[in-house]
Amino acid sequence: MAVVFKKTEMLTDNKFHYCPGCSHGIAHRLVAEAIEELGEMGNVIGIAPVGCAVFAYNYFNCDVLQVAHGRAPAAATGAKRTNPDKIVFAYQGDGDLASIGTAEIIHAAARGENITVIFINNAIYGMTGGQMAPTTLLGQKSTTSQAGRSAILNGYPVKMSEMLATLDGATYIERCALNDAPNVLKAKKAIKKAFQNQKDGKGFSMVELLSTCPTNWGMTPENACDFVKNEMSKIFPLGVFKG
Ligand SMILES: Cc1ncc(C[n+]2csc(CCOP(=O)(O)OP(=O)(O)O)c2C)c(N)n1
Ligand code: SF4
Repeated sequence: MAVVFKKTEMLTDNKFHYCPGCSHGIAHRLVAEAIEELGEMGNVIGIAPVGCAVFAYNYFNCDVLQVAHGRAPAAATGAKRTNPDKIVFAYQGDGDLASIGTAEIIHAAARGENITVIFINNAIYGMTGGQMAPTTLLGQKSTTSQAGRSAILNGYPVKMSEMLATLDGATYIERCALNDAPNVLKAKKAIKKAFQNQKDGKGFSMVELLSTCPTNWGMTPENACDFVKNEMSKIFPLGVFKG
């Protein structure tokens, strides 16, 4: 029988530990497919975050550094500068990138490091049980904002793509969403471009992916996809912010 589709060999055969309806699995597949399609298998170093994707090293079929929470852009900087011929990517959640690692991501972008960053924005701290993240929406309930996030008490959601796009060192910043098939296809294109930029030596690229966390949002996977479309993408509009 003719094979019409097969899993990319950039992913191992390990089963994802992610919850049903979680976007991390889709994001992993897109990153892996992009690397394979660009002919870079065997030439990649990944940086795994702290958060639900902490076991990314079990899934990507390449060398993966597991680094402290928030430090992925700093580790990616070191990996790329010492291995300029390798393709280096950092994979980070919003707690990781927009909270504890705010300084690292800003300065890596400002320096124009020739790396690719995949930013999973699921508006919550997933792994640790659903605490408020910098990206939690106003009114959104979390274990640390049980009446809903309040601007007065908790401040406003942080828009990392918009912020990083103001930096001269950033080459390409795009926000996509993983809530439906057309958006997944657009995300794949963006991820591929972010890796191609690195191959071409163009500097810092980041793709933000609006993602689901049905478990901590207390939603079905279907409702979580609707939440991305109807609520998250109003506050975090999709599009290219730079490049
Ligand atoms: C220095 C440090 N502070 C806090 C933690 C606890 N911690 C582990 S994962 C996490 C949040 C992860 O959220 P996010 O980065 O959004 O990823 P997600 O799990 O949602 O994919 C926190 C606070 C830690 N591991 N290290
Ligand atoms: S807790 Fe949320 S982010 Fe973590 S695996 Fe489950 S759905 Fe995904």
